[in-house]
Amino acid sequence: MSKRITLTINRLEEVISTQDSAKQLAEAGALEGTVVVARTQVRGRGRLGRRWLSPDGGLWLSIVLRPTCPPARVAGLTLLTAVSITEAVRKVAKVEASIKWPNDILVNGKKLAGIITEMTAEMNIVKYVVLGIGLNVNVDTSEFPHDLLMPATSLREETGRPVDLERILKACLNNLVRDYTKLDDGFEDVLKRWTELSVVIGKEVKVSQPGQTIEGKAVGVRADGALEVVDTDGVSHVVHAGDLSILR
Ligand code: BT5
Repeated sequence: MSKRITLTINRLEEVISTQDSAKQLAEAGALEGTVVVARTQVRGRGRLGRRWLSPDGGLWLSIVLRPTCPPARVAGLTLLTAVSITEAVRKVAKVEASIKWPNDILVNGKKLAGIITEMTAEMNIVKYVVLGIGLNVNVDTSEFPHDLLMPATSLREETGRPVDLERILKACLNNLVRDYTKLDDGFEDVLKRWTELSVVIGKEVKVSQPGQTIEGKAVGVRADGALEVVDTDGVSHVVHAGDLSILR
């Protein structure tokens, strides 16, 4: 059973990536709930070795977790985290954020936040997970390069005023601590809230994976983080990873 986490927050100025800093701590035996927050990252990372732009004014954090679930369930953490962040953003900034599978938080079709879940496992046991959250809070996205996968936005741009970084940090972490135990017990509730907050369920989508693309209607999400897509022939696909675009 995953226990309720106690958080220890380490605040750093400039780091290469909070994922790397948290990983070093995890390797050195850091307890579950060890958090690294940095003011800026020199080389923040997204999935598949992509870059994550991390100027001053954003919320860039990583958390060490040691879940007792099997490795195959860890992708469910990404769903749970997306729900935690989306609810925090809606509550603190009153912004209509929603979730795009697997790891994006969007506002009006623009990317507000991204999540990365990096796991170290041995045999069938999770050693630790480093969960990374990047949230554009008071960031000026007009200074971002124009070749991003999708347009970006920030809370300040959506609300027209600065949003308190500490308040949004606390709200995200409180929600995560509240929901974390549901990874073992009560995950149906997380899936239900994810579905309500998602912009993909019921939509025609395209999921690109190395070597193949799946097109069809997104009909549901599973506890292992996979998306269920039914194609035009009525064939159901369980999609575990990939980049999704909404067709209509
Ligand atoms: C993600 O990857 O969305 C996961 C991002 C996780 C970042 C956090 S910050 C704290 C922690 N430490 C780290 O080093 N990482 C985590 P992905 O789905 O692969 O999206 C990456 C793509 O998003 C890039 O290729 C860009 O197109 C775009 N992008 C980069 N920086 C962005 C930003 N600040 N806001 C919006 N989009 C961005």
